Amino acid sequence: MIEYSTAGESHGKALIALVQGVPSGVALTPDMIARDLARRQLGYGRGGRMKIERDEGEILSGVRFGLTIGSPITVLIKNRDWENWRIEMSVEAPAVPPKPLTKARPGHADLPGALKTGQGDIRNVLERSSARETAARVAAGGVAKALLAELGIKVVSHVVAIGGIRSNERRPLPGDLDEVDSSPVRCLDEEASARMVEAIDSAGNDGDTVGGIFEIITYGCPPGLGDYSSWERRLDSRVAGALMSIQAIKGVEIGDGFSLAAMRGSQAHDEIFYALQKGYYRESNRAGGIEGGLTNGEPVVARAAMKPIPTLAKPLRTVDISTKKAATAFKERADVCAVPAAAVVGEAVVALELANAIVEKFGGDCLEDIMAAWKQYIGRINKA
Ligand code: EPS
Repeated sequence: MIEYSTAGESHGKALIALVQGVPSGVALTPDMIARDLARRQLGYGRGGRMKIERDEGEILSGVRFGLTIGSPITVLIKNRDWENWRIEMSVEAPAVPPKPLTKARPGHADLPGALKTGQGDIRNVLERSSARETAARVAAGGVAKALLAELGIKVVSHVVAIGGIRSNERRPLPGDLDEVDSSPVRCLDEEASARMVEAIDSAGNDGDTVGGIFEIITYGCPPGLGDYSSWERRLDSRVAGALMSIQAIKGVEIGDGFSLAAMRGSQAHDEIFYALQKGYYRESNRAGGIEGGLTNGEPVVARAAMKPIPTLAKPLRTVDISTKKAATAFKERADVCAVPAAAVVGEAVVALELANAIVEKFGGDCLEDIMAAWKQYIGRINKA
């Protein structure tokens, strides 16, 4: 089983990703991780922090001579901004402690986090609840993508909507990823992209923020990843849970998701066809490539809705947790829109779920064994 975890505070010294259960023999180089880390830093509407950071990702363990060796893989991402926060984030108590943050931001983990952990300084909560943590998840996702690449599986993403403006463009194919990445909002629809940029500018000028929707598409999965027989192995629930765990995500759908609820059964399902060269196939993909909790061989499609970032230059009303008096929320440097970056994080967490489904089905110790099992399986299901 592939398991991963992250550690590190937003303005602490560094972030760490730990990925366990990756088989030996997978080609993995630092640039495979650095590429996605750089992509996560982009997108129109990002704030000042991204001008400071150069997220790269140093592989500390689990890789030798460009190949995984089956041991836990750790990746270190240094926070360059830590230099400016040495006292504020010091491990040892400073001579003069900084003033605690007490005016909780509505929409952030600030208030429930401070109540849960019994801390009077909201900084102790926000440093970890911050979406800076997603850099470590992207590093972990880079490891998962390396395994998927060995099997020809590719995960791509694009932005579908920002601030209520929707893209009318088609779903990108793996070969379109450079074009998606070259858009300031990671959207293939040029006209909609321009309007999204305007919406971000307009919100920023008003001291406000905007959210949006992104889509993750995985190409190349064979039928049968995940399972129908036990709830915890259903792939749709794992993919949805992984996407929902990204900071600021409030909704997830697989395939046509919520719109299926308004259709008749005869319209909602993807009819099954068979051709000698390609085996079973569908002419539509409303199910988003997952039926009964397992892949059906069509691209796996999931969408996530991101709420507007809750750190506002014109803050909302709140309560000061030290006095219980009415106040306005504190301001931190933040992004106006991070939907394009969140889509890159979405790729990472979906890749990790699919990599896990692969090792569950085909074995987890050695890539060569996985390839042999994969070949035998594809041969069997394609037998006429
Ligand atoms: C960041 C995501 C956001 C940024 C953060 C870097 O995190 P949060 O969820 O706390 O708003 O604002 O940068 C800062 C905290 C800062 O000092 O600007 C990221 O994706 O790296």
